[in-house]
Amino acid sequence: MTSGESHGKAGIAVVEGMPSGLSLSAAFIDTDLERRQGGYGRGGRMKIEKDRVEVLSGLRGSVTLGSPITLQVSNRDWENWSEAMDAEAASKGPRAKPVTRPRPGHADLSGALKYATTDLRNILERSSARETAARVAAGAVAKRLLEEFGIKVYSWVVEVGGIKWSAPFGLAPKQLFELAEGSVTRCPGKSATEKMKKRIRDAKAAGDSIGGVFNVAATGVPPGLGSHVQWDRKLNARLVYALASVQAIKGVEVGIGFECGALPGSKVHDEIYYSRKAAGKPEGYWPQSPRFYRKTNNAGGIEGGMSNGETIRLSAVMKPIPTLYKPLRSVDIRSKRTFEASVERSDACAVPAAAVVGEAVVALELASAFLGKFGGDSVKEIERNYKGYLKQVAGF
Ligand code: EPS
Repeated sequence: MTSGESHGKAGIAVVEGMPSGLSLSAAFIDTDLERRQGGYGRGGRMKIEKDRVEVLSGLRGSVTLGSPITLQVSNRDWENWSEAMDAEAASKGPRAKPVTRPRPGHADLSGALKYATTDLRNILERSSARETAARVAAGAVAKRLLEEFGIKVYSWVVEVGGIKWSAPFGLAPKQLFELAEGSVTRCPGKSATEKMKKRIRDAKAAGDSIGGVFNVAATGVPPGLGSHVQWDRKLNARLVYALASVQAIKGVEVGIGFECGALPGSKVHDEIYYSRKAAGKPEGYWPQSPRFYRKTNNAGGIEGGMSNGETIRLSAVMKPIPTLYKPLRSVDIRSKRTFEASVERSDACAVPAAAVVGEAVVALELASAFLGKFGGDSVKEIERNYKGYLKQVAGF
């Protein structure tokens, strides 16, 4: 669970269900917080914030206790908003920074109707993507757990405002991720990065915003996470839910996704092979040999709602941010007169940041599925459970 308003004192995340005995540090979480803040197209707010986590509970001597882990990311911008956002003293007039002209595409209007308020600030403060700072902090904890078992989560950007990039055949997620880490748009391709930057600059100059598409991949995932037996345990459904819950995400694909609609079954389904020999020392616990494997991965590592032992591949599309410096037509919710939507300081493009958030929510869901299958109170206990399962799979 996360809490916190965009211009309030802080964002908070409470991570429940982590086992004891996991080494974790604030510095590890901060790396992801910093990555989330970056990316070409970010607005003025990111010049103010320098996100750092403070761990308030669940950790002792850099080792988890098994108790809820409370993470706090303070908002530096709070200083500029302490009067308007005070928890008790209600400020009046313009000092309260009220907002009455809803932005098309934003939570503003639906939220105001639902929560019965004529100040849209009461809605936008929480619907703001600032919330993702807390989620990324929580996601880093999940990543730390997964990493312990050789599972890694990667992301990279494949489209910004119509500029598309496709990975050359054979590049592994880790390589794509490393290239993306060196790009201000998180795109592994150098010339595509330049084209994307220009696209973002042009959009910004025109008072517009743009969206895009990012990929998330998870490697080292053993077969059997999720389940076919009940709809809400299907791993594909859980991961799609997680990604769709990120602000501005309008679509999620698993594996080749919508491409399946155009292809016959013979071109879609990944043929099954069996290997008796160990294929070198695995990076983590999985993949191991002997094992079943595929030469293609159109399924994106999930069949029947369960991981199948191949890399999990997902992609998500982010809509353009609704705050436009050249605003769209709207209606003032108090006077009911037509106006231009209000202009809040914003980003022209936040797709690179969304990709980092994508890693976090996928890691949280995978960690939850992993604990659902191998869960124990301590890392040691989970290790025993996991090793026993891998033995069972190898001896199948
Ligand atoms: C956001 C609007 C902007 C973004 C913000 C998301 O904030 P502000 O209104 O303070 O300029 O910078 O993103 C973040 C603060 C962040 O940390 O990612 C919105 O309306 O969603």
